[in-house]
Amino acid sequence: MDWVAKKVCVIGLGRSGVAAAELLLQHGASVTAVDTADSPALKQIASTLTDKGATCQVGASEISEAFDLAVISPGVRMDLPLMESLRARGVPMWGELELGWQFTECPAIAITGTNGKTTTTELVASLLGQAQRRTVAAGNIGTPLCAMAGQSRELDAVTLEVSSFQLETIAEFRPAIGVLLNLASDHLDRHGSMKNYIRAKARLFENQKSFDYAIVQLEALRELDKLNLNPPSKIITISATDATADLYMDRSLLVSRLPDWAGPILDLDDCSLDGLHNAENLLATVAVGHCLKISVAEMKRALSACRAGPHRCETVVEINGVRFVNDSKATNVHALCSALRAMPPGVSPKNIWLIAGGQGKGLDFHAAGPEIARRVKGALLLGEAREQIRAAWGLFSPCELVANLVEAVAEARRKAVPGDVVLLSPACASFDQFDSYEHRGRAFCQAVAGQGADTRTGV
Ligand code: UMA
Repeated sequence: MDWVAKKVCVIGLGRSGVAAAELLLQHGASVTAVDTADSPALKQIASTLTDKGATCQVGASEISEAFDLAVISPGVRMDLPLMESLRARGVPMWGELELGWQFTECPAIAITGTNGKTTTTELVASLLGQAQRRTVAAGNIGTPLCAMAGQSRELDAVTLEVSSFQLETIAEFRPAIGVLLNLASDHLDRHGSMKNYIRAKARLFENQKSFDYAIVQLEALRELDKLNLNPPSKIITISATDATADLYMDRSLLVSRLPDWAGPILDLDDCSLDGLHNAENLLATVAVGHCLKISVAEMKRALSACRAGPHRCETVVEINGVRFVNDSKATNVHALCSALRAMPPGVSPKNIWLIAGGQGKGLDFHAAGPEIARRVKGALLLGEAREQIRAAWGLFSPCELVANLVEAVAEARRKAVPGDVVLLSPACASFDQFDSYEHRGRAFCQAVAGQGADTRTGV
């Protein structure tokens, strides 16, 4: 597309909007960037973009000008009145991911799913790096595609973490390898129903060709099938719990039954990533490696060195035999259940003091009931969703409402005995009290550090 003199409206002045506006300005487009919020930080961002040639508006409630294109940040809902008015005027709308894709000059490996996206994106990028393939991890993981599309010509592939929000607004985005890790309830406040959420996730595959690859968890593939959303590409199934998948788990071994690649690939005991959820992240990663013809020896070398990233079932410290674990990245019920299953048992399996709550996302917390009953000694609940969670879990475990994270940690410390685990795994978004899940995780670590470190032993 010839961008010179094209009039483009960028909506949202966060990381995505800024990267999109800068990319468009570099290519000669006339850019108007708007944000519906207003704050000193946004004014500062707007001023920097204005210096680069954009027209900016913060606190915008409507857009009346004519535009050739609107570029939408992932956090902006498509049903806002402002969006309806653009749609009514026939303005084409792309998400930031689509704009970045239009400027990308290498194939994409794109990873989505309810949970495990970030870990798998990191694993895949690390595997490619070890195998001398040039890649950069981008997308929902933090760096918008628009911010690095300019360097993509130098890469063998870009490794993208992709969210359902981003997939809602693609047009031609086509990953050569698409990975769908799992499907569980999440973001229902945005998508309205589980079916709509699955439809958004399935868009990962909609532009694929028959020679592209779809690596899909077997259980998730069955959900796609129910909605007639089967990928049009070559499908490789993975599962840690269903041995009929192409790549499956047999005790600690990850095994392939693909005709041209049958046999054991990796022993989980040689890796530092625990839990069935991580087994599936690794299965997806080795499947990507297989598509890229990376040898099993290289995969073993690369993946045995990988560790879980921060805020994901991360042991912060052990104090007097009580382990404090930061799983702030668990922002939905499915991720919480994975964490509960992955925690080491004490003298009894019921050895977890769970700190949960935050901003609910229209999720049904009852789904965690059986796992809560099996593993949780008591739950300390905070944030906007705390009453709703207490109503859902009260039958399964003692639940106590607390004012904030510091109080939750102090209370858990007081109650815990040696062999117990104090687990922050909120099953909620963080935005009611924190800037991000990282901010929440850091606040947990600080609160733990404030808990009198008499006989502390870092583990
Ligand atoms: N805004 C409006 N109107 C609205 C909503 C938002 O103007 O109705 C404005 C906000 O005032 C703010 C800006 O839009 O100034 C924020 O845009 P954004 O929410 O799209 O956030 P970005 O900073 O652009 O970050 C986005 C992703 N955020 C979301 O999807 C909510 C980041 O994922 C991603 O890392 C980044 O792009 C780079 O690609 C974060 C996330 O929480 C980690 N993702 C969700 C998740 O993982 O569950 C999907």
